[in-house]
Formats: sequence, C-alpha cells, structure tokens
Amino acid sequence: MEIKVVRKVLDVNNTMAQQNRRMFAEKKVFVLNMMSSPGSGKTATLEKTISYIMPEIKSAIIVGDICTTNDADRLAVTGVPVVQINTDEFGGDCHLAAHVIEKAAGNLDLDAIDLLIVENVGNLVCPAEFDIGEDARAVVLSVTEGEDKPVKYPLMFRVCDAALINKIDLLPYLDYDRKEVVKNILQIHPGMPIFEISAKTKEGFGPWINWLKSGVSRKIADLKRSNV
Ligand SMILES: Nc1nc2c(ncn2[C@@H]2O[C@H](COP(=O)(O)OP(=O)(O)OP(=O)(O)O)[C@@H](O)[C@H]2O)c(=O)[nH]1
Ligand SMILES: [Mg+2]
Repeated sequence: MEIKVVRKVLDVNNTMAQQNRRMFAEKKVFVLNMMSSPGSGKTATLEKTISYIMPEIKSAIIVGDICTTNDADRLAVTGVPVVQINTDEFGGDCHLAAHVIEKAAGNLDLDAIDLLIVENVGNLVCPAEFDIGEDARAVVLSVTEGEDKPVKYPLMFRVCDAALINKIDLLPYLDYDRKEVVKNILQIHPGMPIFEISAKTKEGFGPWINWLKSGVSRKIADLKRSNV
C-alpha cells in the first residue's frame, strides 16, 4: 500500500517535471540542480561560480531550505535574482519537487536568463529521487564527509552528471584519500566528470566553470538546431 502511494507521488512529480522541462526549453534556459548533504558547500560554491560566469551568462537561483533565508541573503549579494523556498511552509519536505520549482520559477523573468541554478535542500538521499525538470545535476561532496559516501548513498551519484569534491583547502589537516573517493564515485557512475575544488580559495574552479558553460551553450545550440 505504502509503496503504491510513493510510486504515485513520484509519477505525479515526473509528469510535472516534464512540463517544467518543456517550459525551460521554450524559454531557452539551462537548469542545473545542485545537491549535497547539509554544509558541503553548495551555497559557497554558487557564490564563487556566479562571480565567474556573470555577466557573460545571465543567471538566476532558486534555493531550497527547510527554514531561514540565510542562503538567499548570501546569494543575493552576487546580484543575480534569487528565490528562496522554505519547505516548512508545506510540511518541511527534505527535497524540492517539480511543482515547487514551477511556482518558484513564476517569480523569475525566464526570458532574461540563460541559466537557472537550483540549490536543493541539504540532503544526500531524497532530492535524488525527484526530477524537477532540470537539464543537469551536480552533487557536491566535501572532503570532511568521508571517502565512502558515494558507495553508501549511490543513487545521488548515479543520477548526477558531475561531482564536485569541495573544501580541498582542508586536505593538509585531514587523513583523506583522494584516490579512494574518486574510485568510489567512478564505481557508482563510470566516466562521471569530477571536479576537485575549494569554494574558499577558488582552487580548481576553471574546469568546473568550463563544464557548466558548455552545458549552457550546448542546450542553446541544440534548441536552435531543432527549431530550424
Ligand atoms: N574551508 C572551507 N570551508 C568551506 C568551503 N566551502 C564551504 N565552506 C564552509 O562550509 C560551511 C557550509 O557551507 P555552505 O555553503 O553553507 O554549505 P551548503 O551546502 O550550502 O549548506 P546547506 O545549504 O545548509 O545544505 C560554511 O561555513 C562555509 O564557509 C571550502 O571550500 N573550504
Ligand atoms: Mg546552502
């Protein structure tokens, strides 16, 4: 019984996600869903990412948290439009669902942007199960979380298109095996692009920014081609 209900919730979400996908394609907006456990550095990574891509790529951010506008306040400093979702207003969900994204996107001028980044609720499990109509998914894993997380929480690493290993500035203070975490990620998702970064020092940002920019330009080129 319970399994049936869960499946129905996911089916409804998938239908809504496809509607979002069509809307984002019409508006020629590339959507990135950024996920991680709480505190891995999603907001810190986005603060720096925006500083690299603006003004070349016009962006906006939807950020999900259970409570507070802390992340929206931090991200608004970058100058991009930010919409904060607090899930405690509708039951404290531990993830963002497609219908929530549709509502939040209604507060943004999609004609004015090329890139919409969604910072999902901090959680390494549930957000992986909910398609929101995005074009790409990235997972952030910080070096203080342990090398085994990709194999303990495999769905997140399976559904994501890129992994960012964050806080590498802390490596001198940790017993952390970089090769082991890369091996674990690739065991779950062979060929997955992996970017080792520090959102504090900006080390390693070049390849990550290139990956993101090429995703945006590839979508726009594909849409142009299919409209001809
Ligand atoms: N040393 C170091 N600290 C970092 C780095 N990135 C983030 N932090 C710190 O880690 C803490 C959490 O970072 P956030 O950006 O808030 O993490 P988050 O994933 O957005 O957290 P939630 O939205 O609550 O899930 C903050 O104190 C950041 O300053 C980094 O690369 N190096
Ligand atoms: Mg955050």
